[in-house]
Amino acid sequence: MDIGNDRIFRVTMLAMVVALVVALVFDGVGHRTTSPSRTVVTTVASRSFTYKPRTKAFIVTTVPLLVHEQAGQFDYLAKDFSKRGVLAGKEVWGFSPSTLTLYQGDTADITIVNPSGDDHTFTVPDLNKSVYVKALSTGHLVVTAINPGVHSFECAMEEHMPFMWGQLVVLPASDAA
Ligand SMILES: [Cu+2]
Repeated sequence: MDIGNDRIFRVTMLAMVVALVVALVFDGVGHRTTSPSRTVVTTVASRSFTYKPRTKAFIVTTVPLLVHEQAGQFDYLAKDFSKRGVLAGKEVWGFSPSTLTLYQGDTADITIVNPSGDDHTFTVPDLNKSVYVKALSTGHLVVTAINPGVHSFECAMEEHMPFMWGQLVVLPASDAA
């Protein structure tokens, strides 16, 4: 075989290899673009669900934060509770926990534990629900979350307002999936 024929043979072989590679790549691209789109359509079509509302039990405790009984413990409280003080006629109490989360349609079965010497209420103005919880006792309230949103709850005792409050967070049922 002379040099001229050898070169023609090599060029021909190279051209055939390039053509084969190009054919394989295009074939592969074709498969890649068709398969996933079919999968996506199937996935979207099957994304329907229903949420079965549940009853969730909560225990909420009333806790003293800054109250008269602590006046001997923190020297600044005497000033705070004096007639011109920032807490004149008031006390700071909290609900623990202060955020209760539900999904739309759920029912909250709330037990309020009041281990303190003061009376409290657990009142949800938006839902027109309230329970009076005497000192050293336990109260009970059942609330069904109809609409998504944030509903605040509070203690309606004049001495504890506006400090003692929390929130009932109702998430859309579609978020539960
Ligand atoms: Cu209270």
